[in-house]
Amino acid sequence: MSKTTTDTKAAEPRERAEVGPTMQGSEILVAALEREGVDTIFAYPGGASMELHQALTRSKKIRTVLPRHEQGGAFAAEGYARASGRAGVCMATSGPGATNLVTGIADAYMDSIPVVAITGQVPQAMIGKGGFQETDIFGLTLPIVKHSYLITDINDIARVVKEAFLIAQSGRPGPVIIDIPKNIQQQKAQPVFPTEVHLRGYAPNKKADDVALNEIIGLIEKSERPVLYCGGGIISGNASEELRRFAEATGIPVTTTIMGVGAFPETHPLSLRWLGMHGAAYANWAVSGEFKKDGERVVNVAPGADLLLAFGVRFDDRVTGKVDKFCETGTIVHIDVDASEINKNKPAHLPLVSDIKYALHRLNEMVGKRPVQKRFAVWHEQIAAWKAKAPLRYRVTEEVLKSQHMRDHMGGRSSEVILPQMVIETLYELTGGEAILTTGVGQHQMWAGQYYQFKFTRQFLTSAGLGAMGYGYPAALGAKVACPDRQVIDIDGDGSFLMNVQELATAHIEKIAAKALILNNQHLGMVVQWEDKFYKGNRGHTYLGDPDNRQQIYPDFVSMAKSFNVPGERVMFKKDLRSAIQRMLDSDQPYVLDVITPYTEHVLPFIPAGRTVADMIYQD
Ligand SMILES: Cc1ncc(C[n+]2csc(CCOP(=O)(O)OP(=O)(O)O)c2C)c(N)n1
Ligand SMILES: [Mg+2]
Repeated sequence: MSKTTTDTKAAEPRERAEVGPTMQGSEILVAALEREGVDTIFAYPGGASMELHQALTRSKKIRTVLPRHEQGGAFAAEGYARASGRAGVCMATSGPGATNLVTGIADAYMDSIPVVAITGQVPQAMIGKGGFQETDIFGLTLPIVKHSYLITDINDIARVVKEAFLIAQSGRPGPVIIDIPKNIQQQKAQPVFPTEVHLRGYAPNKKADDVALNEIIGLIEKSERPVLYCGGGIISGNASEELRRFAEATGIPVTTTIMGVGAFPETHPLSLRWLGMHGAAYANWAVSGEFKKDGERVVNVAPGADLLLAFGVRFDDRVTGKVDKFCETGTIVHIDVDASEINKNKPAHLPLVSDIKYALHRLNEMVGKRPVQKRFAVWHEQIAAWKAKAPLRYRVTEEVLKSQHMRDHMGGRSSEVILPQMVIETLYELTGGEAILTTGVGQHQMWAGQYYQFKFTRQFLTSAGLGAMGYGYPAALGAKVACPDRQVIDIDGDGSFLMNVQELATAHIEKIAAKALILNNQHLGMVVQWEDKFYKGNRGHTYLGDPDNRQQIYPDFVSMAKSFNVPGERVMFKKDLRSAIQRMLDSDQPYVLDVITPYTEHVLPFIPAGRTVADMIYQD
């Protein structure tokens, strides 16, 4: 599969091409997908796409998975892409089918995930007439795609597909839409399949020059407190090995964003885990410094980084909080493959537009020849002290003991209460840290990130930028299709899981053994946390249970799973947790493990939105 194009390639003389026999437009599209190495498509049919489905039934190379909702299909395509690094492909009919893909497309855009989304469109003669199921999906998705096509000529299909995959997967990856009117699907033509395409003006793999890279080495030599702050770019750029070598050669500690989780092994002594709103306290301190509040006065206790190497990251507000206070006293080096990220959220002292794998590779060569002399011993001592002061930890709080959960479900047996963090820790232990996790959005998502330690890239698949509830289970299906030999577990919330619960049918019928472990707190827990913190605990439609019967766990996910022929189990007491998780892991089928947890637990650390590290609350 072609992944990259470079400036030099653009100068090569002629494209080669393969001429096929006369085929219908729908068949050309499928044949073109086959030539891109597509092995799976998540596709839901309708009037404007059934020609494409007819052609798919004749493909010997492509497995068509029928999701039970187009949003599920789009998230599954994303899960496939995030787990494999190859573009995920989804398809829907025009109108409501296409609009149901939109959330997934937006998600892929925010998190730079390569997805090719194909939509059927009404016949060309009907476009603009407001006919049945006509929606301008091209126009609708313009701000959330890397590129889009509306095919107007059957002879363009093969080239458009080739370009779409190139664009989706190269440089900063992202979603590409191909909208194809029904009459073009039905026409016939002799296709020409290009084996390469060149896009004028598209040079996705810029390379930093040696002078600038040398300057980085100089800055490291001069610094006392350097930190590597790394994001999803390291993963999509396949640069984690280069990052590890660079960190080890220089002794610079590494923090990642949530998108960057797994880019650097979290079990490594140089790892600071992830930073930001719910990131490790020590990661936030290492970047921005430790502060104490003395009434209104903010006192700096210890300085943070004097050099921040921001590699493949975009200074998202969930990471930075109040952005001008983020690493306020540090020199910032920002390397990103996408020039539009440079100086967007945070000005950089040394900005470089570059492929990160190349940049790290050259930096490694440079430090290989001329090793960095500094060892940053004092800095490492400070970080060790911070790690000791505020590790990620939890305990059974007063709030939990006094909670409705204790009264309704535990009969006062406080020693039996299952805290959500425990569940993730136990799962980590029982899987040896080897599973691929997906998540919904909410508190459970943060705990999954905090209490599982990720060793590899493409191991933690989460809707980060968009924060789309409902992502977890369909994404797990996609990941399991891409990696059938891995244990794939969706850590979900009760609210999030319900949003795409229909995908249990896909899992059963398609025999995709992705597991769902629900941290069921009967609430929209993350919103509850904000209500507690900022609205005096007033509940604004955040209870998901049945107010007329609070003792009952509602809905009953295990019965629901059974109705889909998916096995499952509920656990309420700590004594049953470990064996229940083990049974889930041992199952060779899709599975639902419904773990009942108190809703009163808050995710810590917590830096309220738009605030600074001085406002961080953490478990002392
Ligand atoms: C589609 C969508 N709607 C609303 C939200 C806002 N939101 C963020 S977290 C959250 C609560 C999620 O509840 P649940 O899935 O049960 O997870 P918990 O926080 O309880 O672990 C909500 C409503 C969202 N992120 N996505
Ligand atoms: Mg919940």
